[in-house]
Amino acid sequence: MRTILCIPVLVLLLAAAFPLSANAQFCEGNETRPCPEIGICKGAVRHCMNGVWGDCEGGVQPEPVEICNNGLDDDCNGLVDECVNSVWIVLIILGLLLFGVMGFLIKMGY
Ligand SMILES: [Ca+2]
Ligand SMILES: [Ca+2]
Repeated sequence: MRTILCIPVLVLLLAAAFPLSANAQFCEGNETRPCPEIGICKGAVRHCMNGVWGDCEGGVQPEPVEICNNGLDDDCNGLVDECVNSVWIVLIILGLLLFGVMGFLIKMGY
């Protein structure tokens, strides 16, 4: 029984490990490769250094954070204007407080 359970787990672990090693993408010589162009990010390239691809350099780099409501994917994560609206945060906090107060009142017998 234990062997039957271990084999699928081992297969899953190998499947999880293989894409990680594939993402490392070893290279040779002084190769240069264009980086994926997502959102505002364009024109960057990565260079092969000591057999490993370096970071994307040059071109238009991603903004550190998404700029809301400009119709652009500023942080180049594939999502346009994925901003959390502050009104929703306030409503969620108020809702949680209301549940807390109601729970307290019910517990006190009201
Ligand atoms: Ca984005
Ligand atoms: Ca944006």
